[in-house]
Amino acid sequence: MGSWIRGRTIGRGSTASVSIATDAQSGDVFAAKSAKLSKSEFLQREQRILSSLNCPQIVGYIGHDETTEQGQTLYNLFMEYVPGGTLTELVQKQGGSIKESEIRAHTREILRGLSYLHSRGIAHCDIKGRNVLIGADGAAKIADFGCAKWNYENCDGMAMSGTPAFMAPEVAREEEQGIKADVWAVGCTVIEMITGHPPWPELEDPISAIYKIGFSDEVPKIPSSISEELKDFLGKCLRRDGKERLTVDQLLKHSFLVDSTSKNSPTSVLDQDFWDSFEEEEEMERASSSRDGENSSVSERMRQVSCLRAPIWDCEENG
Ligand code: 3AM
Repeated sequence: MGSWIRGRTIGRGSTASVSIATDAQSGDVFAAKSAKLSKSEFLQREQRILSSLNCPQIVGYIGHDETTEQGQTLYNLFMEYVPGGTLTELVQKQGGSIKESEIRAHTREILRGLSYLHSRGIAHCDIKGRNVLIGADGAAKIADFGCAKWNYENCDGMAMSGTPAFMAPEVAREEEQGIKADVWAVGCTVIEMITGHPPWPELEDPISAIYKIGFSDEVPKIPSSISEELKDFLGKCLRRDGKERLTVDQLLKHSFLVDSTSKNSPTSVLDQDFWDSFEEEEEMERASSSRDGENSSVSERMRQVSCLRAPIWDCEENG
C-alpha cells in the first residue's frame, strides 16, 4: 500500500475505528479500519480472514499497513468503501420495515456471501443488520469479520462472541459457534428487516436474553403480518437444534427466495434496541482473559456474563 490520507471517521469502537481514506496517488477512496498496534490482535485476525476472500457479497479487501499517528503506532486494514450505510440504517430510514421484495433481495445476497464463506470453512459469527453494508447499487455486502472463525479452529479458550440478541442457543450456552449459528443469525436479521428491531424485544437486558436464548425452549416471535413463505423460511432458520436448521445452500432454494411474487409488507414496530450495539472485540478480550474453565454451572455462567458484559452494554459497537 502506498501513501494515503485519512479522512473523516465513519465509525468508532473501543479498540478499532473506521475512517474514509484516499490513495495519495490515484485519489481512489477506500475504508481504513484502524487500531493501536498493541490492541490489534482482532483486527489482524480479521485481516487474515478478509484477505483470503473474494466475493461480490463480501466487503472487498485492499491491504494493510502500520502508521505512526500522533505518537501512536496503528495497525490499519483497508477495505473497499461501501457508501450506502448499514442494513440497519436502511430499515430505519424506511420507517422500521422494508418490503418483502427488498427483504428477499437482501436475504439472498447475505446467503450468497455466507455460502461462499461456509464453503471455505469459515463462520462469520456476528451476522446482523449493522454488519451488512449497502453498496452503491443497493446490494448487500457482509462486513466485520472481527468475530469470524475457521470451522476447524480449536475454540478452546476462545470466547463465544457476537451480539446477544442474534446469538443461537448453542452459542448462548457456550457449546459451539459455527456455520449453523450464522443461519440462526440470518433468521434474526430477517426479523430486524421486518420489525426494525432485533428479535426478543421483550427481554430487558443481555443477561436475560442469553439465559432465555440458551436455556428456554422458545424461539423468537415470528411476526404475523408476513407471507406464509417468509414465515416458513424463518421457521427453518430459527430451529433451536442446529442440526434441524437448513444450510445456507438449502435456504437459497427455499420458495421465499425462489418465488418472486410480491407479498404483504409488514408494519409491526417493536420497542427495544438496547442490544443493537455490542462491543465484541473488547468482550472477547475480557472473556478470554477471565474465563474460569469449561464446566461452569448456569449460575456461574450468568455471573461471568454479568461481569464480562455489564460495563460494555452502552458501548457503541463500531469495530
Ligand atoms: O457505526 P455504524 O454501524 O453506523 O457502516 C459501518 C459502521 O457503521 C462503517 O463503519 C462503522 C463501524 O463499522 N463501515 C465499516 N466498514 C465500512 C466500509 N468498508 C464502513 N463503511 C463503508 N465501507
